[in-house]
Amino acid sequence: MFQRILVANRGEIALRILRACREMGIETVAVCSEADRGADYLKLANESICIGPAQASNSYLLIKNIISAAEIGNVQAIHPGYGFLSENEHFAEVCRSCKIEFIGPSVDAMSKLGDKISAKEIARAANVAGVPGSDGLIASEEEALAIAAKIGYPILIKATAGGGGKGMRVARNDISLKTGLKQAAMEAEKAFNNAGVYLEKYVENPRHVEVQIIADQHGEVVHLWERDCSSQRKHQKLIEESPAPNLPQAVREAICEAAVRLIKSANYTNAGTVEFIVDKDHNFYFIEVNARIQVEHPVTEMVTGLDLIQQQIRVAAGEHLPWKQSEIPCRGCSMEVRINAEDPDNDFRGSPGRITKLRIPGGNGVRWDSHVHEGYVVGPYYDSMIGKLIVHKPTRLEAIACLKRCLDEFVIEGIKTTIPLLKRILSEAAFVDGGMHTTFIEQNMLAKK
Ligand code: MV4
Repeated sequence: MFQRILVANRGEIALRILRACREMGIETVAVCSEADRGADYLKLANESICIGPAQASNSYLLIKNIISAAEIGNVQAIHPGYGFLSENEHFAEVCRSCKIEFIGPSVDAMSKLGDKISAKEIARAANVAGVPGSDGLIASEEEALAIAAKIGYPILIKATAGGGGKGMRVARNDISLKTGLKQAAMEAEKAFNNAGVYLEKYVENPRHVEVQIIADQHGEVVHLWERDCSSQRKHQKLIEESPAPNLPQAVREAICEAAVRLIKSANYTNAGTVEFIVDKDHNFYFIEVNARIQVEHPVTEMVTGLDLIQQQIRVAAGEHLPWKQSEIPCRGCSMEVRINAEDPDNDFRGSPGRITKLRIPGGNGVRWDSHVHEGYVVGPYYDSMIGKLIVHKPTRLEAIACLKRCLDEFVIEGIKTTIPLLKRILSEAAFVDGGMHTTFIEQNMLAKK
């Protein structure tokens, strides 16, 4: 097992990893930018090293500074968390070449699954259905028009190097397909330095269901059931839950088994999430693999009773998975809301500032994953999420009631937050009935721009 791990991240996920290491008796080195210097959560690390200015490109994204900190800190492994360099193949490669274990998938698996086209090819070979569309990248307008004629509109144009909805466009006829292709390619070139685009039949108003996977270095793979993340706004998840509501058990098992087949065929190791969209008839389609731990991992931890971060560290150190699939339960219902420092009355733009008062709810089945505290200054430099409130109850209705009670109890002053919107969603019939789909909130709950 590793003696020392560097946590190459910040905020709540850095705290989550520091806590997991502490419980395992593993020493930790934290990194921080000048903006995060002196943050409370850094006190849980054995050592913290400032790696640069607030701007992420010169600190949390600067590979050479993180590797220098790893050398100075004399660590055997690096946990990247999520975001930042967590899915950066070059970073994983540099770690390996410096004989530092990257706590995540192999470079090969990351590159095979990180490219959406190759991921779809791997899925197809593993008998995991994707959405009908182009086999590979679109080489010409004529090819795109021919595919559209075959599969019919609406069509989604996607960037192969994209993810999280970036660079996606819906085309509903030949004209919008032609313009959409050009725009999507330009946007992809600019955002990902890769203009490659592909087409898929657009599944209207789908649900977003993802399967948590963990694989060891000895070929063993298990799923830790699914999460429903359909409550989103502009591809930002607001509420996540497990199990997915109103999904027949047979569909749940089929989607989880498909995810295991895909991950096994890619020789993937460590934690990952296989993302699907599900239509109103419960047909599910593979979309992409997220080759990292995700923000919403706590809901899975609550229903399975497992510590995903500790398990990531164990499999990275070469340990065998300690459970067989049949030993992994999905008990009760867990729901997570993301509390963002955003102003709902100003199109959810960031609302940085000092938290002048903070009263966190608690009680039976309540978990708060956050690095903030009363007096903490929420800066403008990083994403706006300040914490995750997670509840775990025997039934979904009890989980909703508990979340509503917690949000009523929550006191946070000095910044604006998404709490008012979260309260509205929890009382929305479509949500309570388990009928939320990915564009419901934007279509029905937010003022049209
Ligand atoms: C789709 C889709 C419908 N049809 N693909 C969004 C980003 C990435 N996670 C995959 N995504 C989707 N892919 C096809 N063929 C719907 C989504 C989707 C979505 C689309 C528009 C607005 C919000 C969305 C939220 C989740 C998923």
